Amino acid sequence: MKALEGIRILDFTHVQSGPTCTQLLAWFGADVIKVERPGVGDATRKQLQDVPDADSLYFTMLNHNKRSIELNSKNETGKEVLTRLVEECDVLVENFAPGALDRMGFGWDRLNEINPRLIMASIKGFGPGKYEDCKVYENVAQCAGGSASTTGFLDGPPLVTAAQIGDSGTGLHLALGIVTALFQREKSGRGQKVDVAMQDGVLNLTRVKLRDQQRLDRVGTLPEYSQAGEGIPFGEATPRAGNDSGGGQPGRILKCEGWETDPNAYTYFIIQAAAWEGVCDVIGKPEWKTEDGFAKPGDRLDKLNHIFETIEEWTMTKSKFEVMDICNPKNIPVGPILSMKEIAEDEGLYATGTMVKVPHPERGEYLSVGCPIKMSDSAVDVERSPLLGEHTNDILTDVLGYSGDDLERVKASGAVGEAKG
Ligand code: CAO
Repeated sequence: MKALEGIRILDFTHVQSGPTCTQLLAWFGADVIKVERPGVGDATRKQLQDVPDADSLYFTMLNHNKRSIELNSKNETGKEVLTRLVEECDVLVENFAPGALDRMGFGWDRLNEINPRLIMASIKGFGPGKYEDCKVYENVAQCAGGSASTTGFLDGPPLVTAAQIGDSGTGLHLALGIVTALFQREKSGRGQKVDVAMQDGVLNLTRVKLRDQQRLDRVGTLPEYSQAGEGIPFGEATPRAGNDSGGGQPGRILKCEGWETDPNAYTYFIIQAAAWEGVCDVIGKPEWKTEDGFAKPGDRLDKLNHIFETIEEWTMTKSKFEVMDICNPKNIPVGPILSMKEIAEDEGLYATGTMVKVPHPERGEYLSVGCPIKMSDSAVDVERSPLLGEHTNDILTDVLGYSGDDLERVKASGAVGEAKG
């Protein structure tokens, strides 16, 4: 048995943010029915295609374990089928542009009327307010949520981060909202509306920088930021801190052996107070354990450049993996900078199911990231994403109970494309 077995999701999501949410729910055992425009489908099917005429990796890696029905929700018969789906499902998830669902005639009031137990879960770029009508993509959310202004180096422009905190991060937030609403429904018997704005999701993940904004307002400096030790004055807003650690423990990215030719021959190195003595021993500076100006964490803050340059002289003599092997037993927190190539070849990640190899009829085997949440009583089997409309017939008959002339009427209406399966 899987955790969400028996839960049916009407998946009206597209691109990245919504699909990451419903993919998680599918991995937990929900029956996720992806509704796609006939003959077109989710736009990502055809974006960044690497195999001609096959669903792209963009699509396949975000839509595992789902079923696909082609349905024109603006066609009259399509609306009838959609209404039946709303009756049969526990949750409707959508990330259309603001107002799109209302324009289809399926706003919250209507959905609640059709099925009072239905949970309606939505992702929009912004919450209510002056930007509520905007269409929003990942990097816009990173900028509006405070991440970009606090990422990058002090002397450079704001930077977006590769981690998709605006899309996948918001999808994660929404998934939590959905399962919480399902839990509440057990007691209340009622559905509810769950909304997550991408700006809010990013801000939630960037909350430590709002912490720093308030500290800066109060005391005018952030002592653990490298710029404090370098004597560079702070402005009014939380600055970009390069690779400084986000917490109170100083950390940097340091070169390792081979950095001249390998762009990823680096390690992250944290000089946590509790591990300081070990750091001094490892880098051959045992005198720093007791020396004035080095022994106490606060006294080291104005010497971070010197300290990290000294540590780097040592890390440059070792590979990033040797640094890990030497420092780990001494509880010194370090981390090799892993390339995507190294991750894709890491057998340990396949053993845990975090990386998976998935067969696909059109594109052959591809690599994907499996479910990162491991549950002892709800195993995840990663299945390939559905072809467009692959399950249209099954869903019309098995889920919605159409048969005979009624089924033929729906098919002939043009509402469901060319039914397959
Ligand atoms: N049948 C008929 N029509 C359908 C349909 C179906 N099965 N599925 C979608 N449509 C229609 C929608 O109803 C909409 O029509 P209207 O404009 O007439 O209302 C139309 O297709 C386009 O939908 P959209 O506006 O959501 O799509 P877009 O490509 O223009 O915008 C995006 C994409 C992502 C910017 C927008 O959906 C959005 O802002 N979503 C919320 C934020 C979000 O999730 N962003 C993350 C995207 S990933 O980086």
